[in-house]
Amino acid sequence: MINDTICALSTPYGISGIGIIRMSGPDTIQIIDKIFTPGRKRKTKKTWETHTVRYGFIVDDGKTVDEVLVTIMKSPASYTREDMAEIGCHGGLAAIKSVLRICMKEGARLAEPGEFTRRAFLNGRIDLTQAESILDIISAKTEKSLEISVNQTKGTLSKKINTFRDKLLETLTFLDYQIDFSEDYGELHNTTITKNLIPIIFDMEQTIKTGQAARIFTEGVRIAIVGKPNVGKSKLLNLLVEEDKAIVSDIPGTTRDSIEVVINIQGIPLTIVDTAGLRHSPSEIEKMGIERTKKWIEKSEIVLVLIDASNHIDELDYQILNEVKNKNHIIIFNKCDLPGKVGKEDLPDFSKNSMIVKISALTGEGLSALHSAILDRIYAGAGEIKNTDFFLNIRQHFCLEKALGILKESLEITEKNGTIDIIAENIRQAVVCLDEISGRCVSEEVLDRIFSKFCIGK
Ligand SMILES: Nc1nc2c(ncn2[C@@H]2O[C@H](COP(=O)(O)OP(=O)(O)OP(=O)(O)O)[C@@H](O)[C@H]2O)c(=O)[nH]1
Ligand SMILES: [Mg+2]
Repeated sequence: MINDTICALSTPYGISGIGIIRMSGPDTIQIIDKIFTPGRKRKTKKTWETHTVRYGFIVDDGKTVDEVLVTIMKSPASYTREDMAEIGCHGGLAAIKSVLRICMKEGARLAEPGEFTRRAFLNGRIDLTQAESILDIISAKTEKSLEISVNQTKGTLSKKINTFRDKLLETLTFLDYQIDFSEDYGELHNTTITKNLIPIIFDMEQTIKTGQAARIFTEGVRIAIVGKPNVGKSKLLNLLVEEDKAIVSDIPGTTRDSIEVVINIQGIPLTIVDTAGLRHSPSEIEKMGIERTKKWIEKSEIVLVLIDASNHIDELDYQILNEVKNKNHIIIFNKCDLPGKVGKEDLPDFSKNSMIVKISALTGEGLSALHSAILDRIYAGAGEIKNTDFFLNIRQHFCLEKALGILKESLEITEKNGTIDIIAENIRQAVVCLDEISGRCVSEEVLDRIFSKFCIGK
């Protein structure tokens, strides 16, 4: 039972038109009654009705501190299911600090990060997947990631997890019945268990595949542009982001420190990294840049290898191609506005099956082909995820993988006529994994980790 009242600033701390201070807990209305004086006293009722807004003043020891609008949402029809107030005060630092101080003076305490959402979870208004997706809504970088996160707060993932759980519980009921009453447990019952488990395992595998792939909409994809100096890496970055973010010059070694910019292609946030050109015997400063480029290759999901097609391909191009041969990559022949000196036939054998795109970073020719190639690389192996309405974050993915592993093991035991008690115990463990996803059964430590990622006031 939560018996204290929390308060926090829910809008960013800084100077703005308005600042919203939230309060939640059993003493909310009592505190508001002490610190708030209505603007039009004669017309205002003595008691608060839920979901009403009042205009007035925050008063401290008879002194008016700020002019505000107060919204009251009474339990259980509020974000936290507790009595809640939102004080819309002026967004200056002094006003915000004063109002918060007065709320605390009258008994509220400053909320921890994510504590409002944690209360919504603890009070059963949302499950853990919904709480986590609220964080995803706040950090969504594209409309598509926002759309999926909003769907997830409505329970798209919860529904899937609950369906798995219900089906496993049905199987468990059957097993418990067998343990209690059946003396001649045998092949017939194994068939029933197998029939139940196989479709659950199949659906779980599909959910993992789609949910993991769809994570790209929220977490995005990192793409590094690499190549020799002067091949046009910075020019390509500027073309992709439609802005002059990186310095372009015909002096080799212009880019020494990498530049990262986020763009949106079909709803996927792509972090494009322009790196230092890779070359032999560079200066000390450049060497550091080159080491960093190698790290970017490692850290990126996709690598764009740029080759200046107006010059002959050389040993260094080969070395760079060798560096990325085991990565998801695209070879780009740049400067195709100039007479070409490089073709597919000039590539080393290990690059013969790589995807190749011809572009001119100067004129923009080939840009849409490059966009398609990037999407093709992103979706390679991801299956049909464009219309998905859910995704799995790493924590949820891990729990579901664990449940799947246990169920596969249960199936094997069943097929080998294993002991019924062991099968039942395994299925119970799989249910626990699902309960960790939804938060039905989750440790304080996991909750602390999840909610510490939230901002104060959410
Ligand atoms: N004609 C032509 N010139 C290009 C093209 N792309 C880049 N350039 C020119 O090539 C030169 C080098 O371009 P950058 O983008 O600075 O090359 P970079 O690969 O970033 O070079 P470093 O930062 O030194 O590694 C500049 O003079 C660009 O204008 C292109 O498609 N066609
Ligand atoms: Mg550059």
